[in-house]
Amino acid sequence: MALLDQTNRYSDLSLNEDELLAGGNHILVAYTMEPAEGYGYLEAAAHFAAESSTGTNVEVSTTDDFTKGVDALVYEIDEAKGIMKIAYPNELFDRNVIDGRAMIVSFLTLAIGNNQGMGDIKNAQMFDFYVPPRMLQLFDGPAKDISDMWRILGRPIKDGGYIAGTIIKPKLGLRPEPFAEAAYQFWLGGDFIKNDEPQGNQVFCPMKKVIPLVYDAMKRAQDETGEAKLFSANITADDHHEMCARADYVLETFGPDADKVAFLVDGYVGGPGMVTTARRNYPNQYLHYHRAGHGAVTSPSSKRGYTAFILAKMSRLMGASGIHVGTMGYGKMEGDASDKIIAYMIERDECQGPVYHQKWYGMKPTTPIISGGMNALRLPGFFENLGHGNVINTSGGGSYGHIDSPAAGAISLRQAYDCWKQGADPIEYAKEHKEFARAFESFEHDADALYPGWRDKLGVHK
Ligand code: RUB
Repeated sequence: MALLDQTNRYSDLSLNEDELLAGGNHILVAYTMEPAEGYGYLEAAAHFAAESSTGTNVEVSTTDDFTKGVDALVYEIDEAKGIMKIAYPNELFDRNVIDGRAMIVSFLTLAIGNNQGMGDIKNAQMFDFYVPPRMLQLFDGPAKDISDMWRILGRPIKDGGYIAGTIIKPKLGLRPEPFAEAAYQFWLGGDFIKNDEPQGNQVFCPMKKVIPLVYDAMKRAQDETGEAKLFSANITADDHHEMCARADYVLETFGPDADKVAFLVDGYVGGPGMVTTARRNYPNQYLHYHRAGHGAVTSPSSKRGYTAFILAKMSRLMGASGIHVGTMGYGKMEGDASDKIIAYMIERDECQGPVYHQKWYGMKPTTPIISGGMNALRLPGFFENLGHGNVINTSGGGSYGHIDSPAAGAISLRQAYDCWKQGADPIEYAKEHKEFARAFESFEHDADALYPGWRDKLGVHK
């Protein structure tokens, strides 16, 4: 069906990106976009900007001059590459009644809202956005960051290094006692444990039974190792009050060690409201954003929604202390080496994204959490690609799959970091480090792929 041509009102290709950036009055968004068959590129882009700001598919008589002053405008298109850029005036975005602050849900509702279902748009995906200083300071940002974890672990609060973590596995199906035992066994060698994303208050493992046992396991492991331990407790729930009830219960149970508790929120399925519930009600806890489900929109195979880079950038604005960023091609989930840009954008004070250079003006960093099919053998390559090891890594299979014990699995992870930091050859390093060496036998497929000839070099013949 023919569309009302809105290019005159909702596009202005004479606008200059540098001037828009300098002006600071717009959130700028870059999309890949393909119009549906039979629609012109600029025409579809302008309709997209209309639907994403002040307009609809027809002109409405209630529009006045003020309205037109807050139109989103297409300011650049590259039809050959299928890219459009839109400037959204800051005023378009909803502000809290309670404190005047900005909210991600409003950004999403406009920038990636109705436009995802329009008949004249074949597909559109956000792949970068820029937040000007005035808007940036209206977002909560993280209250706690990795330096708080390092402090608890007794490390330097700058470049405190790799935090060896795990996820209690199996993912579901452990009752309270074996669950706490699994935690204890890992903590004997590692630092950080998270609930897996679906673990909460299942009838076979009620929170009020398992959490006291986990705290007891933490205390015993701390006594035994002389080290502080960290636990990330899943407080995800549909109901705000339920989330708070879970969080309060965990804090009360951990008592004097409550600072060692992070709160895990399934932030993609739960959405910004759930993340903000944790951020605003528990600013003293590290906020762990688990992104289960995100692949539905961020998968590299997707041409809609937004990318994993966008998800991570939004999480910093919302106040996630850490977010999963995948394994950059070294683990089991989608992603490749170039995903390191995701980590850099959330951990640095300024960073060049795919299109925009973003300054964070001192907003605390969000830790890249590395998880999904990782183990000691895969880590040296991962660190080499990223260029540092200031991350939290949770290796479930990599710990509970170690043939000696979860503690040996945890130690092998720490050794993998040490190996990379020393610039040592992993095979040579393995000769001197038992747990790392045994990781080769534990994860033979990986060993064969990553370190051909390892059996002969390590004298393993079976
Ligand atoms: C990891 C696991 C995590 C995924 C999520 O288990 O189940 O929830 O890492 O993926 P394992 P992502 O270590 O046994 O593979 O971190 O990419 O969001």
